[in-house]
Parts: sequence; structure tokens; C-alpha cells
Amino acid sequence: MRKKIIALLYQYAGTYVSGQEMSEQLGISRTAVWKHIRSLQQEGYAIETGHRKGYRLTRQQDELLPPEIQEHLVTKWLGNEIVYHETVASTNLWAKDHMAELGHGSIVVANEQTQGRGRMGRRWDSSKGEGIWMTMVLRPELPMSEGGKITQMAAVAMFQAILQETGLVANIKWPNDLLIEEKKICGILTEMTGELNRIEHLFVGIGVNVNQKNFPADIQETAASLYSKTHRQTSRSRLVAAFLKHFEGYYDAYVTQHVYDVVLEVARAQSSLLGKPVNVFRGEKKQPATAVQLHEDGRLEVVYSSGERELLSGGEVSIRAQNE
Ligand code: BT5
Repeated sequence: MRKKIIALLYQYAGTYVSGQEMSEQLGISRTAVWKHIRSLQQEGYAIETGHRKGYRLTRQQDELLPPEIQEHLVTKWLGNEIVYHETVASTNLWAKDHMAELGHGSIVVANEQTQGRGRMGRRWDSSKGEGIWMTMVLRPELPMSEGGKITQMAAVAMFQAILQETGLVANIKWPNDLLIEEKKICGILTEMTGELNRIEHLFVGIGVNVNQKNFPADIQETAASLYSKTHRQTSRSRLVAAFLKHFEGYYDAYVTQHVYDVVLEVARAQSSLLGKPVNVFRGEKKQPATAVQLHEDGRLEVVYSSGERELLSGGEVSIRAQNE
């Protein structure tokens, strides 16, 4: 019923539809219509109630509302269920709190996050109406060690989606960033529940700076948006739909046929680290090394000056180019 109500309001976007008409079209009472509208408003849908006129969805220029994403969506299963929040603390946190209700392939998106999170407790700036703040909920039958691969798939899928929608060619900075001209435009935070040999829920949180013109002082030197590179507005809903299409393709190929080479090839070709001198940070400890290879399981191989090699997993270290 909720979906029907949203679709109906959407059809009439910009103009009022009376409570009477909604009740006739949906086959429910006017009171029931009003109750649904009220709960949608509480969730953040911008629905105006006009005295004697009915209800109206006040559509803004580039919303991330489910019908807008669905309009462009060409996936088979990913994004069949989209939960939208006007404002939420963090889509990853929300998805984890509601995991029992969220099926495989559900998407949680928000127009704004008040406590967006990065890795290792860091903060993720998620300003209102300007970016993509979303979490994919997946239930793959894979061991936890495969989580890094899925993060890599998401990075490559977002690389492709950005290329498709804007023509911009991003670099992929292992394990979870997309950069354009050395500035961060996208970050990924993958979290999971389960046991070592079996993932139960995988929460792939993705943040993309799309239409920001400014950033807070602490990140203005290191962050960029697609807008700052193209000087054009990019449609967030089209970008989400493009991302979901690419990701679904990679995911299905991997889970059904164990095909992963395309992802790996792009991740290597676009890597901003391979062959470069880097610093490996563990907490406060910093070790200089050279990044030499990206492995199929999502780990990065580095060689230290002592000649010792190590395979790094994304969750435990930060990497910075030595000139950063
Ligand atoms: C990340 O962490 O890059 C993962 C970001 C994931 C964000 C998404 S949004 C949807 C979902 N819900 C959440 O709550 N999170 C996910 P990390 O590698 O730790 O990078 C964090 C660092 O990036 C911060 O310490 C800042 O220096 C910088 N930063 C913060 N906000 C940024 C932004 N909007 N753009 C670029 N850099 C930013």
C-alpha cells in the first residue's frame, strides 16, 4: 500500500490529489490514506497537505526518492526494495539495526546523514541533498574473508557508474576510496555479521560527493565532488541506478560462475597505489613500503625496505602515498 501511495503521489507530482480520489483509486478509506501519508511524512517524504485540496509530493530537482531511482533502474534483484530517509544518523547503522526486515539486495538511502561514519570510527561528512549516502544489504553465501572482494567490486562498479554518467575517470585507492586528481570523491565502508566461514549480513556503505560546491574546512583540501570537476549537476538517482546495474553484474558473475577477472583488471588498471612508494599506518605506527600487487581476494601486497612482504587487509591499515 505504501508503495502504491508513493507511486500515485509521484504520478501527480507537483499537483494535489484529493484524499477522496486516493481512497477510490487505492480501495481504502480516507482515514487509512491519511494514516499512511502521516507515516510517510514522518519518514521524511516531502508531502504537503493542502486544506481541502488533498496531498502533494513537493518534488525537488534531484531527489533520491525510490521512484526516481526506480525510473532508471535496470537490475534483476538489486534494489528491488529501497528504503528512503530524508535524514538518518547513518545508513549503515540503520541497516544493521533493521537487518531482520531487510532482504538480500535491499538498499537504504538517505538525503542526509547526521553521523555518517568512515572506517575505524572516523567521521564521514554527508551534507544534505548533495551526495549519495547509501547502504546495500547482501546475504552472500561466502566466508568472511571474501568481504574485501565485495568492497573491491563496489569500488569498481562506482568507478564505472561515474564514468558512464559524467565521463570522469576516477582512480581507485585501495581499499575503499575513489579519487579524482588525488581528491577523494567516494568512500566505502563494508561491515558484516556472521561467523568466520559464513557471512550472514554484509552492509556495503557507499558515500559519493556529487553536487557539493563546498566542504567543511577539515576536508576541503582532500575532498572533491563530481560537480567540482565537471561544473555540472549530476543526477544522483541516475548515478545510483548505474552503480547498482554494474555491481549486480559483477556480483552475479562472481557468485554464480566465480568470474572475477574484470573487477580485478579494472581495480589494478585504475589503482592509484600500485608501483608507488606508500606509508602503511597501523594506529600511530607508520612504515614505508612499496605497493606491488592487488590480489584477487582484495588484499594489497606491499614490500618493506627490509625486503619483507606483507598482504594487507582493508580493515586494519590506512595507506597514504609517501608524498601525501
Ligand atoms: C570511508 O572511510 O571512506 C568510508 C565512508 C563511507 C561513507 C558511507 S555513506 C553511507 C554509509 N553510511 C555511513 O555511515 N557510512 C557509509 P575512511 O577511509 O575512514 O575515510 C574517512 C575520512 O575521509 C575522514 O577521516 C575524512 O578525512 C575524510 N572525509 C570525511 N567525509 C568526507 C567526504 N564527504 N568526502 C571526502 N572525504 C571525506
